[in-house]
Parts: sequence; structure tokens; C-alpha cells
Amino acid sequence: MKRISLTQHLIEEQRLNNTIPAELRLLIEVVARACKTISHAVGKGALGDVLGSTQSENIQGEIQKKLDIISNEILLQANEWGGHLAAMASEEMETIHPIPNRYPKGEYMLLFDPLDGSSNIDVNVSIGTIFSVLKAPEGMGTPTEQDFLQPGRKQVAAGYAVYGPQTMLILTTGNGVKCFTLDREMGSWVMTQSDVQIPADTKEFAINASNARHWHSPVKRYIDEMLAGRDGPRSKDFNMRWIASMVADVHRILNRGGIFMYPADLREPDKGGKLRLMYEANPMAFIVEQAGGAATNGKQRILDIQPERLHQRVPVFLGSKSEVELVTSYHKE
Ligand code: AHM
Ligand code: MG
Repeated sequence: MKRISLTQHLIEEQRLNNTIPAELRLLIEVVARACKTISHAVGKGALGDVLGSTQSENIQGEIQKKLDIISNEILLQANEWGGHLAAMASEEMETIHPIPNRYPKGEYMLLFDPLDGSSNIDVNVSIGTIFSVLKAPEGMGTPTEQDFLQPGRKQVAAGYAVYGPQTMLILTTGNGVKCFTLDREMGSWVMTQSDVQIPADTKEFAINASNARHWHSPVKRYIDEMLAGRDGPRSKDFNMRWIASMVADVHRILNRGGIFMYPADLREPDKGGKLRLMYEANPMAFIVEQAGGAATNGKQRILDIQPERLHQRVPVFLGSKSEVELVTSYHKE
């Protein structure tokens, strides 16, 4: 079997479709290399003394795990010096990280959730890194938070790495979705799927059902109808999965279909849900749409939301198109 590496794919994509300028290719390769380093740290677990929590809280008031901070540092250091970026932003940092003056600047801006699925870190369940790439606005001087507040449809690339039984990298540059598997012996990313398509129909859903009593009525109705199974309005039995790592739940959905939901609920009406628009919802929505699925906040396409704050949260419904459309239609009624 002919093995296509990430580098070869990016160069060929540039030649054929002109979608990956050299600087963007460098950026993607640097992020992919950082993900290898994170995968290595994650894989060490207790042997590397990387498990457990720190004393610090992030901007969202969540206690940071050691690996959250290690992964954030790995991504920052890897991406600072290459000359391809103007600034970075991370779920784990209060504000943006402009490229230090000692390095040349590029025209891209990188956003990431360095280690998604924090609650799974210490229990050896799949976790991952999510990233999103934007272009710096025309004529930008010193980067500010405002420069990052672009709707998700402006992303030029997005991806995630999942650290599971295999380490995989899933990538879109707006021309479909490709999967790469890390060949650990060779240290290289090898393409293992060239055109990911989310199955349109599904019998599987993912939601944290312990929040059911707080759900708004459209979500309640949608879930109740699925739970009613064969005898209910949907006339079929559904299965439920919840890994509590968005990367792992989305990865399953990319492969065998399904719908992933993290709605806003009645507890904190102003919070807008749990997941973050810029680091989680936007990159995943870009990937899911590129794989033929859909992603909304219940009312509108996630990629059309105009962000107001860097750490803004949004309700998320994404996956197989027909299901996302159905639950979105319930919100409109
Ligand atoms: P994190 O970025 O702090 O890890 O939080 C995001 C994660 C998602 O990966 C996952 O879908 C969700 O939080 C799980 O939340 P819950 O613990 O409420 O089920
Ligand atoms: Mg996260």
C-alpha cells in the first residue's frame, strides 16, 4: 500500500488545488509536530509524572490539570519562532499571546484547546487537541483580541488530534476532511482516510443525560422522542454514547454517524452552554460540515455566529445532517 505522509499530502494539495500556501503548510506541520509531543507526554502518564491537578485555575474558573499546562506550553513554544503566525489564543490563557518581538511575524492566527476532555486525563480515556486557524485582518498592527473575533466560516484550517488507542490527526483546509494515523515507530503521520463522510442517517446520540432536568423544552422533546424508540414518533431504537471528551465523541460520529449535543440549559441562562465557540465549536463545526454533516447552536449555523468574546460559550448540536436539522427545527417552533 502506498503511504502518503502529511507533508506529501499538503504539498500535493497545494499543487492541485492551491488551497495551502507554504506558510499555512508550515503552520499545520508545526501543530502536527506539537501534537506528537503532546501524545508522547500523554502516553507516559504516571511514569512521566504528568497526571493530576495543579493549584491554578484557568480563565473559566476550572482547575487546570498538569497536562493542560504542559500541552499549552508545547503548542506555544512550537509555534512561536517559525515566522508563520501573528498571534495565538488558547482556552487555557486569559488573553491572546502575540508572537514575541524577537521572532518574525506571519499572517496567520492560531487558536487551540490544548487538551480537550480534561476530566478523562487521569483515567486513561481518550483526550485530544483541537485547533483553528484564522487569517490576520488586513492591515493589522499589534494583534488584539478583537482581531480574533471572526466568524468560524473564515477559518482557513481546523483540526484535532485524538490521543486514544491510536493517535490520529483529523484535518480540513476547506477541501474535505483527511485522517492521519501516527506511525509511532517512524514518528510520521500517515494518511489513513482521504475523504471522510459522516453517514447521513444514524441511530446514535451523545449528550450528558445527567443534566436532563435542566434542559430547555426543544432538547427535552428531541431526546424523549429518541428514548421512546420503536414505539415512539421516530419509529426506531436509538443508542447512547457519552465519552465526555468532545474529540472522541466527534471522532466516533465522523466514522459511524450520530449527533453530539451540549446544549445551554436553565442553570445559568447567560452562560450559553459549556463548550467554547473559538476553540471547540468552530473548529469542530468546520470539520463536520466538510464531512457532509451539520453544526448549529439550535438556532443558527455555528460557523455564522459573530463572536463577541474570545472565551465565549455556545450551545452545540453537530453531526449527521438530518438529526441536526431536526433538533434545530424544534428550537424554531
Ligand atoms: P474541557 O475543554 O475543559 O476538557 O471541557 C470540554 C469537555 C468536552 O470535551 C466534553 O464534551 C465536555 O467537556 C464534557 O462535559 P461534562 O463533564 O459536563 O460531561
Ligand atoms: Mg475543551
